[in-house]
Amino acid sequence: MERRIFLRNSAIAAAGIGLAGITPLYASTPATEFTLPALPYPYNAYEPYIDELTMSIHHGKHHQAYVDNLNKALAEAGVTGESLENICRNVSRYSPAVRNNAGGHYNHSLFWSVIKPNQKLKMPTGMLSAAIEKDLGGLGKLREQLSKAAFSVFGSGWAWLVVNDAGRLEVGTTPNQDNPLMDISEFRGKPVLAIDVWEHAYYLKYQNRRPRYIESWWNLIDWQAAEGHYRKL
Ligand code: MN3
Repeated sequence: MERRIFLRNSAIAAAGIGLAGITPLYASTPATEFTLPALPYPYNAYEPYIDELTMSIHHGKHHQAYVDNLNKALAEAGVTGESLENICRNVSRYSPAVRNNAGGHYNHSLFWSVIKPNQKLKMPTGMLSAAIEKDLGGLGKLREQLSKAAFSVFGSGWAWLVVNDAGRLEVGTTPNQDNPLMDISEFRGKPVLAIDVWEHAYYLKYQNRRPRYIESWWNLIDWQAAEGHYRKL
C-alpha cells in the first residue's frame, strides 16, 4: 500500500472515523446514481448553533434536490460511472445543470462531514494543526480569514479552507454551487473545510445576521474529520 494512503487510513482508523457517519471518501467512488448521504446525528442535535428546522430543510429538501437533479442531468447527458470528484474536476465539459447540481451535492456532503454536535475537541490536532500554524499563522488567523471570507461572499456561495497546488493551506470563496475542485473555478484546491453561506443555511434562525451564523458554525467543526480530509489529499 502506498505510504500516503496507509498513513491516511491509519489516521482515519485511529480517529474512529469510518463506517459510522460520512466518510471522507464518499466523493471519489464512481457511481451510477448518486444518493443523499445520511447524517450521523438527528436534525435537532446541532442545536443551538444550527436549528432543527434549518437542518431538516437544508439536508432533506435542498441537498436531496441537488442529488435528484444531478442524477437527472447526468442521465440526460448519458453520463454514468463517474465519481463526483471527477465530474467536478472536469466540469467545463458538462452542462450548467451538472455544474450546479454536482457542486451542490459535493459541497453539502463536505459541509455535513465536517460538523458534529457536542464537539469536545475544540481545535485541530496533528498534521492539520501543524499546517495551519505553518501556512496561516495559527488557528486564530485561520478563524479570522475564513470568517471574513464567508462574510464577504456577495449573494450565494461558499467559503473554503483548501490545500492549493503548492501544497499549502489557503482560504477562499466560490460563488453559487461552484467549488475549488472545478476546472472553471478561479479559486482552486482540495477542500478541507467548507461553510455554506447561502441564506437557506441560516436565515430561519439568524435572518440577516450572517456573522452570527458564522461564529456559531465554529462550535460545530469536527477537527478529526477535517484532518481526515487533509490527510487524504
Ligand atoms: Mn446549502
